[in-house]
This record gives sequence, C-alpha cells and structure tokens, in this order.
Amino acid sequence: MTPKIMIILGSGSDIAIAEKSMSILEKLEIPYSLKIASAHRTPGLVREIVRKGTDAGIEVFIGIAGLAAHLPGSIAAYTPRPVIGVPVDVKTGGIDALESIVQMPYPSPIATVGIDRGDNAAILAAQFIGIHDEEVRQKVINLRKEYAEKVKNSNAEIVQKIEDKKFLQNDFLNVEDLNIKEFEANMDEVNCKNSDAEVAIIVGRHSDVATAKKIGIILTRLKISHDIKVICPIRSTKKFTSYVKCMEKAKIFIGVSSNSSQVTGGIVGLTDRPVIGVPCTNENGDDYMLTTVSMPPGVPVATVGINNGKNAAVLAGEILSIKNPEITVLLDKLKDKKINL
Ligand code: AIR
Repeated sequence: MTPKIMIILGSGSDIAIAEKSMSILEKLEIPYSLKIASAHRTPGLVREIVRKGTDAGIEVFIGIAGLAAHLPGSIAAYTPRPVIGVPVDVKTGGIDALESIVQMPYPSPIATVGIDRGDNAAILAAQFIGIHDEEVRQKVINLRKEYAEKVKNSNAEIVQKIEDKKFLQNDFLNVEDLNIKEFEANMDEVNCKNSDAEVAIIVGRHSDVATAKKIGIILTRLKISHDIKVICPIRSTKKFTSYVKCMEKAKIFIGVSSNSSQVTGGIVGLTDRPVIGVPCTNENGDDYMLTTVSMPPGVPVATVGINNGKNAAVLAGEILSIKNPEITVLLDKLKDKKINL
C-alpha cells in the first residue's frame, strides 16, 4: 500500500526533528515514507523522489531542513500536492531556515510550521488528510484531546503540589470542579448566510482586508466557495467564537492577522480543521510572521509568507485538490499563468 505522507529530510542530521513527526504518525497509525535528499547537494534526487511519490499516490509532503532550507520549495516545484515545511535550528536559532521556507513566491506556498516542530507538521498533514478521511479526522480530534488533558492535569501535578508559598491562594477555585461548557453560538450575532462555504476567512482588522480580498479572488478562480468576515477575537470575542462555530462545515479556515496573531491562534483553539495563517505587516512596517508560525505542539498554524493572501488561497486549493482533480487542473492553469491575474 502506498503511504499517504512522505517526509523528506535535507540531511541525516535532521533525523531528531523527523522523529517528532514519526512519533505522531505512528500514534495516529497513518502510513508514511521517509527519505533523505538535499535541495542543493542532490537536486535530481529530490525531483525524482517527489515526482514518483506523487505518481504513486502521496497526498502530502513534509520537507524538513535547516540553514538555507530550500528543500520544501524544491518539493513544491515538482508536485501539485500540499507541502509542509519544517525549519530546523542549525544556526541563527533556525530563523535562516524559517525565512527560506515561509517566504515563497506566488503561486508556490509552503505550509510552514514553527522551528523544529516536526510534531506539528505531522498533525497538520493528518488534518489535511482528515478533510476527506473521517477516520483520520477523528484520530486528530482524539490526539488534540490528549494535549488538552495534559494542560488540565498540570494543575493537579504541578500547581497543587506547590507547598511553601505563603501568599499562593488557589483553594477558592478548583480547576477539577469547573464545569466547562461548550460555547453556545449566537447565530444572530453573526451573519451566517454562507455557512456552507468550504473555506472560512477571518480578518482581524479592516486594514488587512486588502490581503483577504486577494484570497477571495484566487479562491473564486479555483471555484472554491468561501466566506470572508472581519472580526477581532479580542474586541469581539463572542462574535468571533460564534462565527467559527457557525462555519463548522468549512473544511479549511484562513486567518489574516497582524499584531499578536490572535486571529489564527484563536481559530485553531476552536476548530479541528486545518488553519492557514497569513501574517500581515502593520502601519509601522512590523510583520507578524513569528507570532503566527511559532505555535506550540498540538495546535499548528500553516503559515504562508507575509501579506501573501494569494499563496494562502493556492495552499487551500492544493489541500482540497487531493481528492478533487478539477481543482488540480485549475491550479495548473494558475501556475502556468494561463489565468491572467
Ligand atoms: N541542507 C542540506 N542541503 C541543503 C540544506 N539547506 C541542510 C540540512 C541540514 C543542514 O543543511 O537539512 O539541516 C546541515 O546539513 P549537514 O548534512 O551538513 O549536517
């Protein structure tokens, strides 16, 4: 049987990061393949592995590399399948690899995860596959519950065991007794007329709407239904939560955000669906790529380049095209620039 996921490492020295991906995939019982090929030392090998892997039925590629990490980009050159990139910390804390992977030109996105986050790459790959495979989706949901349990258990294992602090007072609120209810969406609060859309796009503030509109233009070209809303998760918390809930049929969420990237972080906590993040620059020219991509284990955000709404749309198209050849044909046309933008 052909595995669904192929992990490619730029070097044998990246194996520790691949181990994190493999542990997750073993746990989720998803077959995968593991290869080593360097974008610079063995470009021909990368090309052959990727082409043959795609022909054989690989659905998602994961490229893991450090330094000038051009491996995920090279993989993307040879396959229409989505590519997840994991920057490895070899020098400069991994920032060199992160920039090499995330800052891809249109129309060749890499779904970038945080530095050394092989675990999140595997979860993201499973989320992509989970869109058309309900069994895999359920496994991801269960895995994420484990991460949540770990946080709750820390209260008993760590906080409650602290003894010698005179002014620490926790007895008034027992975490174990909290009855955490599912959020009840208030549909009147948000306009839910497009709740059947395949992709839900949330923009944190009006100044980032131009970037979101580009996502909409490309998704329309790819004939992918979508809905766009401007909601700040901090200023309008209830509305934000209600909107994510009312879009629960969406297969993919895209968050467009500058500043502290609460939009993408907020969405990922409310849905098991894959979340694509578009970091934006603010009026001072500061960008929010790091605060978008650097998510903790269990809750990945597939980050694309700064202000690159078009690449977010292409990535969504690649994910949905795994089981929809019609989108693959439209993507081909986009990539050949046959569709004039
Ligand atoms: N690398 C390999 N070919 C191109 C790149 N950028 C990366 C590997 C590894 C780092 O260079 O992915 O993270 C060091 O590789 P090595 O083989 O010298 O240990």
